[in-house]
Amino acid sequence: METRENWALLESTLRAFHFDPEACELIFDYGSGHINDTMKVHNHRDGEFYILQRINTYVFKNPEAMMANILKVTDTLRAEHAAGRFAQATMDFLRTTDGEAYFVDAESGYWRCYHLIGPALTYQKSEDLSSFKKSGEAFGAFMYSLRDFPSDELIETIPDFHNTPKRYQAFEEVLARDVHQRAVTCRAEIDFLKARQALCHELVDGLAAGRLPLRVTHNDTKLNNILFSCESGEALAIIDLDTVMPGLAAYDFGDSIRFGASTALEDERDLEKVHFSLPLFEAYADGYLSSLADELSIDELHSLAAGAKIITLETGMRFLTDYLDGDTYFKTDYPEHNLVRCRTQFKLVEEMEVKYSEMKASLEWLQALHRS
Ligand code: ADP
Ligand code: GN1
Ligand code: MG
Repeated sequence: METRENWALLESTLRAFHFDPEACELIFDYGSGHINDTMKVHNHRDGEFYILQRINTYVFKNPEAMMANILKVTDTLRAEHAAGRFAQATMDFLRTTDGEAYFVDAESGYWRCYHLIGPALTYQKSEDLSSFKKSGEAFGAFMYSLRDFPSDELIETIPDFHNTPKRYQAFEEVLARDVHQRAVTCRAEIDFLKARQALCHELVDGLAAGRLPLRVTHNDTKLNNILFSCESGEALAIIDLDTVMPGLAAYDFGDSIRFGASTALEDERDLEKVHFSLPLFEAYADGYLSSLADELSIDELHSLAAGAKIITLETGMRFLTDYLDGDTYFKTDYPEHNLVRCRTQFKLVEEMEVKYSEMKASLEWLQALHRS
């Protein structure tokens, strides 16, 4: 990352968060997020570890509002945790010398810093049914703990983040421009998506018709946004709260499924390895409904399987759009990286289509099992 070379900038940032730069050891490019620049800081003064992040302001145009959202939500979660109603630890942001939860450097870069939670690990794909079930329990409990939080107090920091028809429009616009002449390299994926345009509407139509309620949702519930204890294997903390906003339960549920119910990595090149696993789906749904069975309406329950299919299509579409647009949004390691990611998502959509009635049936019996 550029900041590695710009020590002066980093030094001012560390000082703003009350660190002595000379006493800090930094590990750059920490973790595996696609968006922010993340560093691990070992502060030799107190022996503690911290996460220092430069916020991606191309993605988050209003970092002040994003941090305001996160602070409100973490305050609620911390109180729920202290009262013994929410098992997971909460991210804890350091204040700057100006008393803010973020620092703006001399080049208008936005930074924040929080305590590292651990020793912990994150999974880039599901390793076993049990930890994926635990992630379902944790994400379900997250939404449950925020059920009384007024969602209109949160700013929509990325407008229409999970508005799938609007994402489709954005795809069409980028395709029409085709500035990098890449469309010719992904005709099959473009056709796959075009054949599923109608599917994009199902959830937003449910919201517009008043069938599906807006809730406080995480909006980025993939398995690598949850920390697991290295010691006990329990779900320690839900991280990456950048997109906490009003949203639909089905998108949160579905996003966990698209990532964690796959048998392969999100960017696996060999599609023979990529399958949608019904046992993983059921493990997650089991955990999720154990936290939420009495909270979800019947319409919401019925929207969950669609949520999995739709957000997997949406995420594939976002990767495809970024590929066509020249890789401006997601971090990539090589020129076709976004296309490779798109292909795994579309393969999963195809398999979810085949197993759709089984997914719905599993949700029904798991709901019956957990309903009190
Ligand atoms: P991005 O938005 O780029 O995905 P994340 O907020 O998810 O950034 O952080 C990137 C990585 O940093 C995570 O995948 C995780 O490995 C690590 N990480 C983030 N927050 C913490 C934390 N509080 N404790 C330990 N590791 C963390
Ligand atoms: C991004 O930040 P990260 O890597 O947790 C993206 C998600 C995508 C995901 C795909 C703010 O998540 O929406 O689903 O990549 N985050 C943002 O892996 O766009
Ligand atoms: Mg992340």
